[in-house]
Amino acid sequence: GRKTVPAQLDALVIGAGVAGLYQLHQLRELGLKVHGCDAAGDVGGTWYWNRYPGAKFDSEAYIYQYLFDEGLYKGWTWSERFPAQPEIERWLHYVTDSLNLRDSLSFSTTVTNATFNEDTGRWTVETDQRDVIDTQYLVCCTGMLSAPLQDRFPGQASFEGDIVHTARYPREGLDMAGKRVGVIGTGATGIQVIQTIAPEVDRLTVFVRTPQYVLPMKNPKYGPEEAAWYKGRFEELRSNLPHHFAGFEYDFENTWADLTPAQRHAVLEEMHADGSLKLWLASFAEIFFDEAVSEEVSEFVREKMRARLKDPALIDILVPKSGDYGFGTHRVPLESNYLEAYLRDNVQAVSVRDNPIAEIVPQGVKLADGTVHELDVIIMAVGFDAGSGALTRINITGRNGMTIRDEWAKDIRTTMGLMKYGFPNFFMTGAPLAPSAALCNMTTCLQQQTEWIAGCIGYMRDSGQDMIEPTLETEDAWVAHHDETASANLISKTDSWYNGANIEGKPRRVLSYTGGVGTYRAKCEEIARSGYASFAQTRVKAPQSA
Ligand code: NA7
Repeated sequence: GRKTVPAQLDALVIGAGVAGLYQLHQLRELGLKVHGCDAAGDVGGTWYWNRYPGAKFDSEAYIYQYLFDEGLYKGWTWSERFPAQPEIERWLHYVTDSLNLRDSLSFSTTVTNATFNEDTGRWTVETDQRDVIDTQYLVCCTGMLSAPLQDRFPGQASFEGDIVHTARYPREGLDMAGKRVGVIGTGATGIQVIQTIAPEVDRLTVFVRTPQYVLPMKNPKYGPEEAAWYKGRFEELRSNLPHHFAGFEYDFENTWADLTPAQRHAVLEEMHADGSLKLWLASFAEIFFDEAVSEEVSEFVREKMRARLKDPALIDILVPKSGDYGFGTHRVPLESNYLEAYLRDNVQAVSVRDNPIAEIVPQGVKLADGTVHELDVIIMAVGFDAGSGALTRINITGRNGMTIRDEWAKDIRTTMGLMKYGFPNFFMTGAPLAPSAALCNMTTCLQQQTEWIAGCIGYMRDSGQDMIEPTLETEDAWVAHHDETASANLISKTDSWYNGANIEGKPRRVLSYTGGVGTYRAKCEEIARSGYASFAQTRVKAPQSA
């Protein structure tokens, strides 16, 4: 049965994914009375929920692991370079059991309310299971891409077949053999679904709005030799990853202006052939800042895609056009025969760019011009309320009645994505204005963010203070630095979830810090070294009653 959450805690950690598990471990090591909870039925976070066909890493498995403990790292062996969701979920169970975290976790427990009490300096947290928790610190490891856009189209409830969002794919799966299946969305998720189910279904209809730049994945199986190879690099990875621009093992090595056209082309070919995200995150940093370089590299990728598709009608629907947006300003998906899926007789690409989806009707998907595509199953790979969505879906009330929901409806602001002015003793990971999925190997970033939080809480204990909160000036300064960095980046000029453009009415701001993982880390460390000098630290006024 479900474990009730203890009523008195030093710290409550919301979320039992990559961040939450390690955060729980760290705070327990500090000697705190800490507990974790998760809405899901078990550990895994993203890797619990995203069980759709073909879900897998785009980061090499051996860099997605935690690097804080050599035994934990080397005690797990991957079967391939980019494993799929079931293996990733098993790894997180291994981590949970190795660190003995299970007794400190309550599953199927959704936090509904969290209210700060300025007199005690503590949070009162309520769950949908009627837990009422009094805790000094509230740590939200709630994920950057965990609030799925489930109600995207009018008429969804009227559909007579099965309709699912990829992040709520049923545990038992869906029987798709012999069915007419529709997939809406061609982001990183849709691409994995499409290439996986194309050979298995009777008919597949893909509704494509914005075509994506894609890179082919090379995914060799790993045997004992490969395992020995990457495990042998543990120290090297541990010292390098945290300082690289995107927290991957590779980093930008070339300067566009220093190379001849032939040399540039050779770099692009070599990185394309690597079958990883190297072409995006280690070729030329100029693709993010210089329109001319962006256009040349984009054309290189488009040409690779055209050569595989051949058919002009397919090219028109599936390959981005010059001037649309540049390579790398959307999340770049890796794929395995994704484009070739459209060459199959049972697969049809329908452009909904000029003829958008109007509604879902009982028989299928209806477009603006009245065409109805009849379907038995609809898979919605339509994305998430990224960055802010996980927290605006909880009632979180800080000082003076300020709520996260109201604040972020006006303007999405944080201090380094870790704390928020007006919300003392409140911490976040994977939150807006920190490096995250957009431009970061998540585990690299989440390890650093959780370590910073544990460091701050440890400092508070040692210094005998009860409350910590960024000052308004500190938050202003971070937002200004973030915006200045982001506005120089072409990501800010392309519509996507990266900057809130995928949701009508969401305030626009690049959600991920774009200054690089290493730079961000240095800035965080500087604050810790200063004794959090730019943060307000106070003792509670009234003596604590507990
Ligand atoms: P994304 O990247 O937000 O992709 C969502 C896709 O759904 C994208 O192709 C959208 O087209 C499409 N979409 C959304 N709404 C509509 C409507 N109304 N009509 C047609 N098409 C629509 O989500 P993912 O789940 O693929 O990836 C999220 C991240 O998770 C990913 O980047 C990884 O970091 C992990 P659009 O581009 O808006 O035209």
